[in-house]
Amino acid sequence: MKRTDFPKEFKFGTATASYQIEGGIEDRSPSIWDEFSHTPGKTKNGDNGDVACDHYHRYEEDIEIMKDIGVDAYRFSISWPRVMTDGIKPNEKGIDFYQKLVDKLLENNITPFITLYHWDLPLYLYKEKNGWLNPDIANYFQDYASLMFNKLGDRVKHWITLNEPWCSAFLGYFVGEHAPGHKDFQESFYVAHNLLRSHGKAVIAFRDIVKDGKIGITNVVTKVESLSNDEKDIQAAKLVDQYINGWYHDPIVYGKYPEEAVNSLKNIKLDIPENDFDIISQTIDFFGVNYYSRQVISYDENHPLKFKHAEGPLPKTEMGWEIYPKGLYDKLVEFNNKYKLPLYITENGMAGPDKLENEQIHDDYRINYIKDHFKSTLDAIKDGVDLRGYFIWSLMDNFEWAHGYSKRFGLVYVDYNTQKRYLKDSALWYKNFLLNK
Ligand code: GBH
Repeated sequence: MKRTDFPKEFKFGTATASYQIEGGIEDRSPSIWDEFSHTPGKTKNGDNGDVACDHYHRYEEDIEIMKDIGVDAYRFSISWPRVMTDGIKPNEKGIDFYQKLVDKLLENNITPFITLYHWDLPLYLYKEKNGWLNPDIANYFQDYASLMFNKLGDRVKHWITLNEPWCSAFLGYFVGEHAPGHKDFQESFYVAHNLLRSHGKAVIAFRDIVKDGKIGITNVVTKVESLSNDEKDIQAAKLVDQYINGWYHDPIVYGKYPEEAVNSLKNIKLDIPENDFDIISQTIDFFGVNYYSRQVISYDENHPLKFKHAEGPLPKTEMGWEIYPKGLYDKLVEFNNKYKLPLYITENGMAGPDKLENEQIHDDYRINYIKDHFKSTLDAIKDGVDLRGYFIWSLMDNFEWAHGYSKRFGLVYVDYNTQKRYLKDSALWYKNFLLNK
């Protein structure tokens, strides 16, 4: 498999997110992740993003590294509390950071893809305005999005409104493993809905401000399979697929939540004004797909959503996630048929048992993982899927949310004591691949 097997315009890149890499907290307002990670017991070893990869001060070096690897594109996210004090008032210093970042990327021929929200909600909006539970959040988000479109839209032509709203809603408000750590089933549905409304309002502003750009949304796309051929397991898996995948795609394309999932949620209030779906279902230009793994599901009477995860038999990454490239192929083909929109893989990658030895990291497992997922992608393209690009998660090791720094996803190894970066074998492999060697 060679780079030249992919379409000519296909973009190969890497991805990161603001809270996971930036540090530089002296120059911004706090976010819900600052508060959450500083609360004892919430993250592994009490790790937080105060310094992270110190990318805020080292972005030039990091762009040099990308240049060396030879990527076409870079997907990063903007920290809302950096560009707006308390998420409300524009902060020139913060905006200036992203101006410089974008200019430096363009100087190096790397196409920027911006994600507006990768989970770092300004703490003020959470504390004083009830965060994603308040329907007004969509207006705050629209103001923030408009500011960024105005400031960067002349140079940045690819925009992603939200990263994985399922995680914000389900992990943040029901499971409680992500900020703000609520455990309220009903709330998670309000949050999901307000996230989708916020997405829609940002798209409306975008069409007004950036006439020649593309905008989409990125979701975590999980392949869901049934543990057995038992009718109950099959039905449970089908519903889980709708809760994770359909819930965040159908309303955007079809203007409604998946019907069976809605019917199964008898105890949940979904009193939704009809015109909300007009906001949510704005025409978008692509779906971003973050693909990592699959879930194997069986029926469980006791869970509020009537399902349970089964342990799958496949080899797993350090996260405990099964390695399943075929799931990527399946989802791409399914999405192409179902939603008929161009697709980007906006994240794919793995955490590995990386060891720094003699300034090297021999991560063959990651090279194999990436190759196998490239292969699935190529198969999907051959079968007619309109795929435009592929971003490896992640450029460098970083703050892996509740897992802190204990999990390494990077192509580049970060020594957190010295902030020195080392190219892993996977980065060198990617470099050769991009040179078509
Ligand atoms: C992404 O989320 C995030 O966007 C990124 O910030 C993060 O660093 C990266 O992934 C790595 O974690 O239940 O066995 O199917 C990933 C969201 C949700 C994907 C849980 C995997 C569990 C696998 N993940 N899902 S499984």
